Amino acid sequence: MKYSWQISSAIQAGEVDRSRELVTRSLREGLAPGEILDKALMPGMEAVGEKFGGGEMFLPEVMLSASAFQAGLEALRPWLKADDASFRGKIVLGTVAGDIHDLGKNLVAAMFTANGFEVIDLGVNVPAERFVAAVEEHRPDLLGLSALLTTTMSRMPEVIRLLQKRGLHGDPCRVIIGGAPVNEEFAASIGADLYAENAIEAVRMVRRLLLRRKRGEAVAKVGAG
Ligand code: B12
Repeated sequence: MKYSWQISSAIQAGEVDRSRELVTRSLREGLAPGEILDKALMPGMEAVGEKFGGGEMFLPEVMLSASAFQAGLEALRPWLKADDASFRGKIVLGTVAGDIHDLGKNLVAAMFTANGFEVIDLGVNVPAERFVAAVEEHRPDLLGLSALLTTTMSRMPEVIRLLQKRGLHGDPCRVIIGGAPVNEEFAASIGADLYAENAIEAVRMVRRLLLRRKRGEAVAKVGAG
């Protein structure tokens, strides 16, 4: 893809303006937003992850790269179009306590917004109590939890337990989790309803769940009549 290498290297070099400009230019030239995300922004951040893991990059540089990724994502955001804008749902989303990674969560938020969902983003380092208070206040269809550290993934069951204690887990509020250290098995073990590997998969799974729920309600009504 044209510009993929340039965008990816702008991210790795932490060049915020360049990342934004290149994404904007790619869009103007007609490149598909999904392709820019998959072939330029994500590989850029993956390379940063590898360099960070291998000791070739350090925290301050990774922070700049994160800003460059976020700038590219912001440029992309208005172009992420809904497949079916008539579809509605509400999701409360946040990164768990002790964790300040938010690029993945922001991407998930952008994808849900683009697909007609109302997104209430609680930000990062969110304590269990705040997640539950937000569910109480907003009554969403979904609660989304993100964790990027093996040390913070254990905060997820804490949120689910508190949700259950308050009688808020189950229909309508289901829990979806994501983030590099978690997987389907972990999700099942803590009583989460869904696990998605990435933002696109998350939207797909949630839409499927809500459609099933909608159909179930319709069937129940027909049966009752
Ligand atoms: C960027 C980054 C940072 C940035 C974060 C900036 C920001 N604004 O987010 C900064 C520099 C601040 C940072 C700090 C730290 N980091 Co860091 N960081 C990363 C890095 C390089 C990239 C993560 C990222 O943003 N990826 C891009 C996004 C788009 O992908 P993603 O987050 O995986 O999200 C996707 C999916 O996971 C999923 N998803 C994510 N959330 C959700 C939520 C839901 C509901 C769903 C459905 C899906 C979903 O969808 C997303 C997109 O499709 C990773 C390396 C890596 N390979 O992951 C390390 C990494 C996560 N960090 C690590 C560490 C150790 C730290 C620090 C502890 C370092 C330190 N010594 O201080 C601190 C912790 C700070 C804290 N308390 O949180 C380790 C974690 C090791 C572990 N297993 O626990 C990693 C793996 C690096 C490494 N190899 O050692 N980090």
